[in-house]
Amino acid sequence: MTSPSPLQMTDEEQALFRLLRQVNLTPRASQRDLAKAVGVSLGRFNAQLKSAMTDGLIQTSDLDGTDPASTDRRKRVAYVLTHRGATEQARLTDRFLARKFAEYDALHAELTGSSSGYVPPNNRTTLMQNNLAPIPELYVSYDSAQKLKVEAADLTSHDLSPRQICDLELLMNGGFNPLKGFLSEADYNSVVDTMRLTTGELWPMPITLDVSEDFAASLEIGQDIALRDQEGVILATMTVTDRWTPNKAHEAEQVFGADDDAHPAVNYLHNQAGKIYLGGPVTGIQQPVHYDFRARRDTPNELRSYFRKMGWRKVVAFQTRNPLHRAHQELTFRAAREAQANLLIHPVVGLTKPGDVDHFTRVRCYEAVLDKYPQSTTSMSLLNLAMRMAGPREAVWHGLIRKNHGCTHFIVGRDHAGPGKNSAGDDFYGPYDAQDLFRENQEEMGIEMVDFKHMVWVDERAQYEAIDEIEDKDEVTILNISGTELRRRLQEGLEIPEWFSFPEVVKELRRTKPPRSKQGFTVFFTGFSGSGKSTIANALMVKLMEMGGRPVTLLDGDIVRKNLSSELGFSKEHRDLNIRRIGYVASEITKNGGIAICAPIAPYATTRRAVREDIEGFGAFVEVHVATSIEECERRDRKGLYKLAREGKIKEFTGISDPYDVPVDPELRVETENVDVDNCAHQVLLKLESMGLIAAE
Ligand code: PPS
Repeated sequence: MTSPSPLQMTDEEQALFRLLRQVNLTPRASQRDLAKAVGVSLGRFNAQLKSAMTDGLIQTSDLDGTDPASTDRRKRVAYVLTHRGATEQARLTDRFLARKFAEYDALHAELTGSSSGYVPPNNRTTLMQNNLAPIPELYVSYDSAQKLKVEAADLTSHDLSPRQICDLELLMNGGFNPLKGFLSEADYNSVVDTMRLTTGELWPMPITLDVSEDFAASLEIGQDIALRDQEGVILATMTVTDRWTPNKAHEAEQVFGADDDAHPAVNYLHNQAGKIYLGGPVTGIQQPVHYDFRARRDTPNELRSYFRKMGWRKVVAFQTRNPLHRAHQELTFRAAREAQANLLIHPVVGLTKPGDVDHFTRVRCYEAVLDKYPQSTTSMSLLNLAMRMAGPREAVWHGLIRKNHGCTHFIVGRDHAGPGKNSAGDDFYGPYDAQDLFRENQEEMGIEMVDFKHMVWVDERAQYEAIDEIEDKDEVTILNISGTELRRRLQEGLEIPEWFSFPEVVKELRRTKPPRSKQGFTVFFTGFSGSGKSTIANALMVKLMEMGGRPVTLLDGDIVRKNLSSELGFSKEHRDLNIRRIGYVASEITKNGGIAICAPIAPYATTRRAVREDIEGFGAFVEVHVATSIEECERRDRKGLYKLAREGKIKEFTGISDPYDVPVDPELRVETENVDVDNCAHQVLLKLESMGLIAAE
């Protein structure tokens, strides 16, 4: 006789598993209904129930609002799992799933010669209701991954962008459950228009694989491709089932509420994402590698298992992309109290809003604050999510992701995942739109919202209070420091009061963000050839070097074309590449505390904006439009190029036979006609001083 596999459950265990699961799902059902659902006779059910009660796995509890004098026992009690019963149910669920997964894998291996890691959908729907049961992942087993990796080396490869890597990680580890890959065209259309997949399941965010037209054209439908990280490591394969050209303006309107480039995700959509989307199921080979804060990163299943181990049945998650200050601590304490739940601080460390405090600094801040929470009730885990700043839709998306991570409650505050102002200077979303959309959908989502109004400091009572709960608003002093004000204080080295934040957090922030006068920055001149950019840039460089304190580098158009971009011409594509290279070098200089002065023509507004974004994460970007008219430049014609351009001997010449987008809102515009170079450079210095970039000593 062969011994049973360790995964095999005995008949007794199977019966107990069914009983506990059913009681957990429908505690108020009558014994008769429970017996029917479990699939045994009433007599047998009674015996099983009795035995489970004797073992301390199930207990009765009074139902609220019923007549205590009623003699009908079924009407007065509900059967509920004890703590032990819940633990036992979680253990049996794990075993049940493990057996099912193994059976499926064996079957798949028999049919295809490789195991799949796939979880049959029937097992998901009922069992995954439980926030502690394992959630399906898209990874194949270790052995299959080794084989697949070798095979995938021969496949056509797509190099993932940083945002796609974040998306892929959450697809593979179940954070984006129920998605099985990048959205198909039908699912994409359905998500964009109705916030639902074609199956009818709620899913608010299009998770798409955008690629270039050339790459898309090189593929056949049905082909497998390898998805590689930025070092070339194969993370997954994808079977391309769909390829289409999305209507991006429509996506922007529907998902982000406006086709306005001031929205970071809309800007990404139009100016960074590829023109074509590919869809198809993903087979996970390995997780993206993270070298930082490894111990603080958890997959949904790791968190679920942690909650199981700790016996945390209710967990409220706090999403954040900012350092934690005292108001946040108060809010999280209150939320945990309100939901009677444990607390998971779940900050996003993937991609957040451009200009946010970098995640290294933030995590050091979180770690400093974590000591101020009771260790036994609070935990922190980092989420490698690429945020879209989509306000209401994003809140629902965040909720579903947290549900997948085993949480039962989710905090939604004022202006959740708000992108800031639109190009008309108004907010994209109302301050409580996110709460409203969450509320409408929460029942279906299976995660409950803990909503909060804005928290402010009431000085007389020395405590934080929700603004809408303060009854004596006119008699007390209400204090608050906005994000913008905090940044100003940090930039200018001003005091940050104790009531606002913790000294440890402020110290960390000051360490990474010294006052502006000590940070790196970039001055980016733009204008026609011969406008005087290089001359002013040179004068500025000398003046800054005279002041000292920070290294200064000049990236003049001609110098760059000689040293960095010698192979490039003047097509739009080549000019963009040239400017992006300049932007990259300038961002590195800025990041490391130096001053970069750039002086290319940079004729395209979108490219200048992209460079601005590359740099603003590290320091200021000062765009200076050298506004010499094309007529004056042509009149000066220092290099004789305009003449050649007019004669058609130089093609694509900016201002003559090629476009120039005049900067709409530069930090400074200098006129050079009838003004000497020294004066122009001085205007730039004054601008830098007014921005706090050079200190008036
Ligand atoms: S760009 O568009 O920003 O990439 O141009 P940039 O790198 O600044 O290079 C501009 C210099 O190249 C010379 N040149 C031309 N300029 C514009 N259009 C065409 N077709 C062209 N061909 C050569 C010109 O001397 C520019 O130098 P500056 O210093 O701007 O006068």
